[in-house]
Amino acid sequence: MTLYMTMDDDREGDGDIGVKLEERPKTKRPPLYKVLILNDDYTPMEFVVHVLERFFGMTHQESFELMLTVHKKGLAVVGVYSHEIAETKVTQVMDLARQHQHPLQCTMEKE
Ligand code: TYC
Repeated sequence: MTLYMTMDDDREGDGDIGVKLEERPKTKRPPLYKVLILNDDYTPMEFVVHVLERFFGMTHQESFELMLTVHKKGLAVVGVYSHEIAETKVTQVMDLARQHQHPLQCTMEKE
């Protein structure tokens, strides 16, 4: 395709047609995902505490408190991450739970 310069593009007549810069450059942030842990009747409390310490960087006390929140309320958000990191966390939790034959469920959802 050939583009032609018109007189209007070069009002100063100096050959400089300039290019308007984007006023609000479009830098969309990537979406974030909540990782949730669900309560069940069989997974031992200590196992959930261990999972939260190991994969979510929580102290023992933070892990214990969040485990109790899940136990009482049914579920809780344990972290917010990019899609790839959230997927990795879910896989790590589900794999370890499966290895120990616990029914613990971990899922992710878009924020
Ligand atoms: N409800 C479980 C029990 O009484 C403990 C538990 C807490 C299980 C949190 C899962 O995500 C969970 N042993």
